[in-house]
Amino acid sequence: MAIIYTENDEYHVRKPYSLEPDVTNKLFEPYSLGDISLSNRVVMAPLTRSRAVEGLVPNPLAALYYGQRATAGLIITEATQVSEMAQGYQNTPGLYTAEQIAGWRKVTDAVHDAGGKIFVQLWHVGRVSHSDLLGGKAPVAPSAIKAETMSFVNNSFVPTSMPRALELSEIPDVIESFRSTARNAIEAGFDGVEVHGANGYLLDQFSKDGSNHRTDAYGGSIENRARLLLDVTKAVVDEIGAGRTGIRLSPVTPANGISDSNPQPLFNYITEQLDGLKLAYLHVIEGATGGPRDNAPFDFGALRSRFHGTYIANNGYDLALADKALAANDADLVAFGRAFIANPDLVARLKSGASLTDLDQATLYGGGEKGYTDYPFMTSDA
Ligand code: 8OZ
Repeated sequence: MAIIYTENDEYHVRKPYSLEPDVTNKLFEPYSLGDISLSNRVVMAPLTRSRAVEGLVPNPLAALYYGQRATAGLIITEATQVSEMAQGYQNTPGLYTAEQIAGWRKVTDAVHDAGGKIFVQLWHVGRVSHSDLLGGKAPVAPSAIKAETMSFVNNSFVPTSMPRALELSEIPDVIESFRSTARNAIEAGFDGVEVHGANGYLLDQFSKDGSNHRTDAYGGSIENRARLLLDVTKAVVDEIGAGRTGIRLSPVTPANGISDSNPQPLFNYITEQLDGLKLAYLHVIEGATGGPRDNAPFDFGALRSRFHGTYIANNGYDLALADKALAANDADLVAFGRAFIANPDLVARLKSGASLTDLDQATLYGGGEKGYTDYPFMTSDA
C-alpha cells in the first residue's frame, strides 16, 4: 500500500543534475568527520519511508536498502522515534525497545560491511501527530496550539489532533528519552546520532515563537525557547560524546505549520551555543522552498561562520551547486535527499555524470520492496 504525504518533503525538487566545465570534484574527496573517516563528502539526507513493521521495528529490507546506499560518505537514517509519544505517522521506526535495537543492528552491520558510515536521526514529532497513534492520548507540544498539517494514520490523512502543553515537570523525561535512545543507537552499532531539530517537530516547535507561547523557563526569550533543543543536545553529547553527535536545523522551512517572527537572531544564538558543544556537525536545510541558500530571506553564511565544526548543507543542491559550495568553503559536506531514493549509486552517478533515475512518488511512503530496494544500479549504458 502506498502512502503519500502531501507537504513535508516537497522542497527538495530541482533541475536535473549536470556536469559543469569548472567542477572541482572536491565532493568525491575523503573527509574526516571527527574520529570517523568518510570516503567522500556526499551525505544521504534523512528520508522517511514509513515501512517499519510490527513493534515499529525497521523493515527487514532496511538493511538491504541502506546497504545499497553505503557508497555515500555518510548515511543519515530516516527520522526515528525516541519514545512512543514521539510518533506522528504510521510505520515510522523507533529505537527505544530491544526489538528495535536488534532491527537497527542489521542495518548498521549491512552499511559497515559495505564500507559505509551511518548516523541515526532521533525524532520527537511533538504536536505533529494524532491520538490514534498515541493510544488515545493527545500529542504533546510546547503550547496547546494545533499544527496546521495532516497526520497519516489508519491508512488515511487526517488533521493532527489538538495537542496539550507539556508540564514543566515532564520536560526532563523528554530530554531523558533522547539520552537513552542515543545510548541505544551506540548499542545498535550506529556511528553517531543526528538530533532532529528541524521541520516543525518538537524541538523546532519549542524554538519558534509561532508554536511556543510558554511563560516558564522554556518559553519567551530566545534563550528560553532554544533551551529544550540545547538541553536535549547536551544530554546526547553527555551520553555518547560530541564527536558522535550532529544536529539538523531548518531556520526558515515552513514545514508542518511552523513559523518564527524573527529567525535570524534565534538561529544565530542556537548556532553559537551548538558551536560551544563541539558537535560532530551542523546540518542545515538552507531555504524555505526548493532553491539553495541564495533564494531564502535568511543569511545562512551567518550560521556557517558561527559554527567551527563540520557544516552540512542541504536543500535543492545538485552536483554543480554542491561543487560550488565546497569550492567556496560555504559547506564541508552536502546532503542529497530524494535523489538517493531512486539512485542507490548516486555517488558513482554524480562522479561519472551519468543520468539519474526519477523517483516514483507512489512508492515513496509505505509498501515493500517496490520503490525501496528495487531501484537500478548504473549500467554501462546509463
Ligand atoms: C516526510 C514525511 C514525513 C516525515 C521531516 C521526518 O520532514 C520528516 C518527514 C518527511 O523531517
